[in-house]
Amino acid sequence: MVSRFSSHLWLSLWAFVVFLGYAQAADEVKTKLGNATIDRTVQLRTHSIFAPYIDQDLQNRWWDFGADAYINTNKYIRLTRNKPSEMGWLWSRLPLTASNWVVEVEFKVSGESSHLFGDGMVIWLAKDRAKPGPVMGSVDNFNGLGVFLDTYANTRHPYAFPRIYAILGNGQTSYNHDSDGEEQQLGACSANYRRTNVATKLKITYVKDTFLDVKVQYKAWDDWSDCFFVEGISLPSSPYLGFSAQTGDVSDNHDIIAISTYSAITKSLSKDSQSSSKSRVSVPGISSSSWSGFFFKLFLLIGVCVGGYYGWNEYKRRTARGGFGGGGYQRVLVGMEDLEGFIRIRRGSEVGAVGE
Ligand SMILES: [Ca+2]
Repeated sequence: MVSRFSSHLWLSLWAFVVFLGYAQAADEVKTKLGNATIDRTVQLRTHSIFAPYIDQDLQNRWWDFGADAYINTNKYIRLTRNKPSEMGWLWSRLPLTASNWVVEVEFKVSGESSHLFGDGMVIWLAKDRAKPGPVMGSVDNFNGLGVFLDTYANTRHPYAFPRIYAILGNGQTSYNHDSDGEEQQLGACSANYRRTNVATKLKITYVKDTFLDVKVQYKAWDDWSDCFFVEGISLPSSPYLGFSAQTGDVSDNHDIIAISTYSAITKSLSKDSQSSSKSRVSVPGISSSSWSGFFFKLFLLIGVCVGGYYGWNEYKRRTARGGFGGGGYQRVLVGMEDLEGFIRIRRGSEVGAVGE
């Protein structure tokens, strides 16, 4: 009996210590970018999507798709097929309200041709959603950020295509299709992300009013290449997350495989860490500071110890009476002894009462 109870206690304590260790390890996964550190990330299911993409009603609670886009539940959301003059889109239903975020997209641009292909796709963080148009399948004069995966050079450039570039639209400026938006770009890089042997991914990290960072995986698994980093940038607040693609005379399959979006909790490395700590993203149910996290764990530990102490005392009390953990039969016997004692007392008092 002793060994069974104490083994339960030790098992609980051991599980708790393992949990503490795990939580601590999770806290220590930090990403340093510029003068800020991404302390922790919390995945947002409202802005993430994976296979099979749709529920029983052939819909997705958090996303809409349209035009030529269709879903192969095992493989992808195909924005365009490898056919001329197609366009398709995928948009989040809710705006992204986190101030700081990370969007990681696994995508695939493929087609048989090795020399004639296009036009490309765009990852949007924009104020308008689900409006088809001429900018890679989405509306022009957009207000927000477009990260272009442009595979077709509409004019001559000193750099190679496929190309990744970002344009921040103010809601009035028209995208210059003929120049591939060259004079409008915030940052860019060339990367051959088409017809690769590894999964191709794009990771966009934004810290409000601080920086925008774009990395791409196309050489090897978990081998992230820096595309560009822009400091002191401000994006419109609460944008929708969208994806659109377009083909023209030339074409390609433009697929979204998976989207993972995270709210990012940052810690500034500069001296004004006091002010930056105030602007941390608060996530419901999750403490935003490591201190409150520490106290939460401490209280849990105290709770476990106090619970264990009372459990141990109760165990000792019951062992002394010979009743703990002996199964139902013994407990019933104890109950009957109590009952007998009770009856005796009652009888005594009754006798006394009668005697009066
Ligand atoms: Ca182009």
